[in-house]
Amino acid sequence: MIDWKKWRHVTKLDPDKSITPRDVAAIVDSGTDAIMVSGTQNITRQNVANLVDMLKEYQIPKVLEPSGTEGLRDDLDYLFIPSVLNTDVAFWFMGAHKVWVQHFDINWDKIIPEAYIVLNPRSAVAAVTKAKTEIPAKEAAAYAECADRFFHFPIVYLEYSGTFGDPALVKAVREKLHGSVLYYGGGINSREKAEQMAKYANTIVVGNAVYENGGIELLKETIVK
Ligand code: 1GP
Repeated sequence: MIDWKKWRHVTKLDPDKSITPRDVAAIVDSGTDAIMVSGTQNITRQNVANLVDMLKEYQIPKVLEPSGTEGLRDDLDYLFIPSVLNTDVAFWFMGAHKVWVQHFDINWDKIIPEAYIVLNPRSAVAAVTKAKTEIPAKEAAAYAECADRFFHFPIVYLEYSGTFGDPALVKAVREKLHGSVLYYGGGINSREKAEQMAKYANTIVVGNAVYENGGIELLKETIVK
């Protein structure tokens, strides 16, 4: 199996956003360690299939991160399955997962659970999951410590999707983790921002920047090793 724990940089591609084969080739060659197929809105079996087909010819590690059962498939290297911690809507912590287990044949060797802490109030994921985003660093760190020590999640994911987060909060979470790998995603579109978060996170995730003007050059700027 591919050692995903060694990844320092992951590029997130959204099936609901269009991308050219040329840009896909440039992303594969950018130095990123893996490509994650993931989106919150308008995810269909067809748009996931289209994106996966564009990636098929490349050896780079590929991850599917489903936001529901739409487009769910297990022919990529891994499935990173999010559970949202900072919401009172249990469906996003366990409910959707029970439905998935009840109705799908699962290859558990490919499954990596992610403990999501959603921190951008204006993000689609915050709206969908009703996440309590306005929490101080101490509280985020407590959620992370529970995920690590109590639930033994292999990944704790600080999700600031669409905006650049608070390095002090990421540091506070880092200091509480023991076994979990720390992922940071949100608003990284420069070398400086990438280095700031890579100081505390094991892995940084870059998404939106890819779709901005000059996105591929921006992405290359964010590659930290
Ligand atoms: C989103 O964490 C990822 O799920 C990356 O965030 O799109 O803001 O780069 P951005």
